[in-house]
Amino acid sequence: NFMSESFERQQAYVVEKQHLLLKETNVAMSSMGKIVTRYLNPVLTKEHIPLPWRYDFNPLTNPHFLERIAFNSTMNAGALYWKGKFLLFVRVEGVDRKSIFAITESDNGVDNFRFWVHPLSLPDLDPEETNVYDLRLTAHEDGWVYGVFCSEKHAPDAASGDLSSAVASAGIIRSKDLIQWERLPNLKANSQQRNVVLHPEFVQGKYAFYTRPQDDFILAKSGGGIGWALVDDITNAVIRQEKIINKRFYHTIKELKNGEGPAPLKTDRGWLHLAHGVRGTAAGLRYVVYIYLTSLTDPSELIAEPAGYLMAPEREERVGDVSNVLFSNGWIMAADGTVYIYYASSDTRIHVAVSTVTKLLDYCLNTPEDGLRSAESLRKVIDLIDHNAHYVNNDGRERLAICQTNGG
Ligand code: M1P
Repeated sequence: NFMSESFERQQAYVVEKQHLLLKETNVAMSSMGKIVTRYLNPVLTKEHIPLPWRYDFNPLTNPHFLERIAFNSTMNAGALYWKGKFLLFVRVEGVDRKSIFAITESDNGVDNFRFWVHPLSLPDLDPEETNVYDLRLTAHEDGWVYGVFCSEKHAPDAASGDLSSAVASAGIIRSKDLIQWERLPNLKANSQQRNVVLHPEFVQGKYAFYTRPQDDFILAKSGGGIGWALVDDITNAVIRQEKIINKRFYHTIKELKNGEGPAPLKTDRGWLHLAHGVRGTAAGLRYVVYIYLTSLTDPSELIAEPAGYLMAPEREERVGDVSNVLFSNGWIMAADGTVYIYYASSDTRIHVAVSTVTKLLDYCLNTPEDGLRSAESLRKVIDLIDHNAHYVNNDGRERLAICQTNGG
């Protein structure tokens, strides 16, 4: 009969198409002279979301095999290396604009990410909480794995008819097996908070949070940058004092706002941080990611910060649901020092790029910092040209080699 034939053909097509997608292998692009090496294919898109999450497989109730629950994007994933697997806790956004968290795993960190059967069962504490997103994972020295995410609700003081003013705060969950999650009360703060991240170690015997105070839902305004706060009790986390440890500056990549990415990596030179910076352009906001390093003895003390961005959207990354955005809240440092950076492009799909901790530290410690003025940028370029004049000609070829070719 027509109905079941249609169902069977559609189902076979959709299943086969996803099967082919899921077994695709990824390839690294050229790493020559690069600080980070991108991989060619996104690691997760909405097309990777399991079909049983989307389709009703009963021909009687879905005779045309149509999608019953559709998704808009996979993005902004927290990352964790767990029992030999690379895990991504993905923000999966539905076409209804609400996000949930999906857990996916891969053996090699660059392809074949498979979704766990169910999304993360986030305990529902507050009927006013409308949306949750951008989970940061921290394997804390207290033995728990924490997830800190943005918990958003409609602003209680919004004027009648104002359906877009919102309030952002930090939700906190923890688990020992990544299956059962305990939800703790949201972080209490005097300002709105997004991009909150838990530091992996106790500092002065306390839990330490990277924060991002903001005056309203969108703009940081008087919130001067990435903050730092020590908290006595994680089961009732209250910010009593907050200091800004990574400031925003006029005419930089983070002029408008910035925010901590994933939890920092501990290296022998300091805590290595990945963060995003936002500036305004005539075409809207532009999100890029940058690196900075803080002290091992005091993780709130800035040691080094190269000028500008480490990664900005390129080619097809530039276009998507919210174009010109490159955002990361997940990275993994493997035992051999390889660093896997998971980033979303334009709030639409997730990619991976790799580097090494050695390269990232070299970049961080030896790239000039932002002088905040064109005159300083000019000075840095001239300094480098003068330094190189001892070694190479203007085309970058060695002086010695050229002398030999010229017979002298
Ligand atoms: O749309 C870009 C990003 O905007 C927000 O980040 P921030 O608070 O730093 O501006 C978040 O909603 C993030 O999820 C999103 O990717």
